[in-house]
Amino acid sequence: MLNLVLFGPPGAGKGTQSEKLIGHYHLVHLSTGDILRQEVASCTALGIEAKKVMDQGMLVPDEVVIRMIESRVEANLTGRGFIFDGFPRTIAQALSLDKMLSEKETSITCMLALEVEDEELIRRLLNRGKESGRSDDKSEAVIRKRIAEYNSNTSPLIDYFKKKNKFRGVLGVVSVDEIFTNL
Ligand code: B4P
Repeated sequence: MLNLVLFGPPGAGKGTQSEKLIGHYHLVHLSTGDILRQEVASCTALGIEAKKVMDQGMLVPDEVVIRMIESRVEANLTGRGFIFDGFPRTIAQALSLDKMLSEKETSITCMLALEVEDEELIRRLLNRGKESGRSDDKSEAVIRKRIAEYNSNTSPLIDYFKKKNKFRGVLGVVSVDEIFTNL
């Protein structure tokens, strides 16, 4: 199986590149952000709780996202592999993912990390907020909080994957097609 982790700060272009990678490699796309937004749109109990957290620019609790991913990995084990988009976002999530995959006799092939400066992230997300209506993209303060969460809780995953020799950084500030070629 080809199992990719698409990584990067909020607004780095994970969702954008995932769409292109799925089309090319025919992998199952698991985006925790998309799954959470579906729960919010359906007004499930999980979605109502998650929205409060997401609107503050914080991370949804590990046990919630791990459970969401686990059931979807179970359901798609006969495919060619997965693109994990926006997951893992903490060391606890990475440990759970490694355990989950090793129990299925597979593993992460590599982490592809999109590298973009903070000011460009803020510009992109405010811009997306105008068009998409995403509530977590509307305020610069919330966007800065998301970037701060990334720096404290998510960026340690870079070392985690580097130690396993599975980290590949890719410049995320050129055109969408050029980034896709580099990925
Ligand atoms: P996500 O849905 O994962 O979204 P994101 O990080 O905000 O954006 P992404 O990187 O996918 O950006 P995109 O391609 O759209 O997370 C949302 C929230 O969900 C989190 O804050 C958190 O609360 C929660 N959550 C999700 N997963 C979680 C987890 N595992 N644990 C806990 N909580 C979790 O690109 C952004 C914009 O840039 C777009 O408008 C795009 O058009 C533009 N763009 C893309 N590439 C570009 C390029 N090359 N040049 C110029 N613009 C570009």
